[in-house]
Amino acid sequence: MLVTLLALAPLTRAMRTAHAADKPNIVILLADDMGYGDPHCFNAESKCRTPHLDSLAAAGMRFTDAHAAGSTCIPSRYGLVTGRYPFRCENFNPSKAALIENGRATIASVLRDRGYHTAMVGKWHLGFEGGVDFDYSKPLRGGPHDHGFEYFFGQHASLDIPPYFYIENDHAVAAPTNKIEANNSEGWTKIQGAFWRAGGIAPGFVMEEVLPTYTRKAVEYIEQRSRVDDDRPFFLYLAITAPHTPWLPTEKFRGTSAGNLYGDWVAQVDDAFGQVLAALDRAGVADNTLVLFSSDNGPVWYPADVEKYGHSSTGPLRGMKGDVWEGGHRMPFIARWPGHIKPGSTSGKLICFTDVLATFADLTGATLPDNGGEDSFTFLPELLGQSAGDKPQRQDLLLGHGSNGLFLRRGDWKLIPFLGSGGFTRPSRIKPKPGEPGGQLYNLAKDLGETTNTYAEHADIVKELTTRTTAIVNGTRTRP
Ligand SMILES: [Ca+2]
Repeated sequence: MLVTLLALAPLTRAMRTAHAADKPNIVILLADDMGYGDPHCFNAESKCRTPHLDSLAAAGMRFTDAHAAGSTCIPSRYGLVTGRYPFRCENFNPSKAALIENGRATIASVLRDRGYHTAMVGKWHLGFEGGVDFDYSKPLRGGPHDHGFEYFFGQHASLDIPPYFYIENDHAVAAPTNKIEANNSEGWTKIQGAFWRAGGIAPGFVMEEVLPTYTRKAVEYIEQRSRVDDDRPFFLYLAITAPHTPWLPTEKFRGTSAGNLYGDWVAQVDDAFGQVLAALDRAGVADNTLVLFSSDNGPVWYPADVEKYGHSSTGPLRGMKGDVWEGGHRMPFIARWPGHIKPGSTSGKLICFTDVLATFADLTGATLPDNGGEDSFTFLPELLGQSAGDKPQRQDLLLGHGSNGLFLRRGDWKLIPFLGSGGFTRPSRIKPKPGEPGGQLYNLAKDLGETTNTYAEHADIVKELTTRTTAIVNGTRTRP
């Protein structure tokens, strides 16, 4: 039996390669806490310089109704990697456990099984077995390397959350045996500027060098894949830790945005992505690579910052990171695939990060298992300008998790069954006064900025959306 299996192994590999040979490489460029209104191509009034993202948009398709799977890092990334609504995940604390159970389909496992070489660089934030009680002498289980990524170089969580150390594949590059004090920036709130928390840090781990390091690792990966004698296409998930805190622009970018430290930092993020795109060009693979760009959630940018710097990080959208309002979860989203996606095009289709998994499956001819990608709908036909035919399409969107509560988008309507932002905008929750509506209902087609609560006027729509919310929560999936 063993002999038979060994004899079959090279054949299987060859067959996979044959399947994959005509498939594009795939690169996901994921920013951390960048707002809808930061890239110039999504907000003509933006004060941030984003020439590389603007060029990417000019060569591809902009989505104006694309949503992260949550308005903070963890649910957003859970939805992106698994194609499943994060509220369905029972263990949701990466400091305590690995969030994704063994064997669950991920964007990486699906592509790997279709013959791709798969790699991730950057921030995971979906937990490791044992949470942050890492045993640095042992392999770190439950991370990217156990969920379909053949190569991983990155970190466990955000760059303001200790312990600070790099992980390569399944081991710590160096254990965080040193200590670092907490840091803040004058003139900004406690969770803006060069903010990080005190904790352990590995010798040689330098905060300012993290973004340049991930950029270099991504560039090296592309160069290496273009040289290696292996005709498998590649999938690179680059999840940088910026423009999330700490805002640490290097000298080249410091002071380039009229005193706005955040603007300097966003400019460096744009430059980092520009370097990766240039590497695709140099390697001669840009024409055969699908590039997706987005951000994992809205910015930490208050009304006072809009006033002071004349820049709305969410553009026309209300709210910020953590919020149920659009500024928390509607994301700048760009897709480029030369010769396949129409340059300079715009789509108003409702898509969610959870849809990336089904889109990759559609692109590569993979069949998703019943217990995978439960809330994932392909948007490949939209990318290619084709009819979806009989491929199931997203009808609505149920986001939220834990304290920020569930809220439903369906058609033009959005139902938030409570008052308040649910997130970082104060107040997070408001108790309705006698006679006041108990929730929020907005018509986004007429009122994208969520300024007029029509909850009291449309009891029928509130009822319909409430019924649908209950049905989604009580089920295990929305994908047929
Ligand atoms: Ca984030």
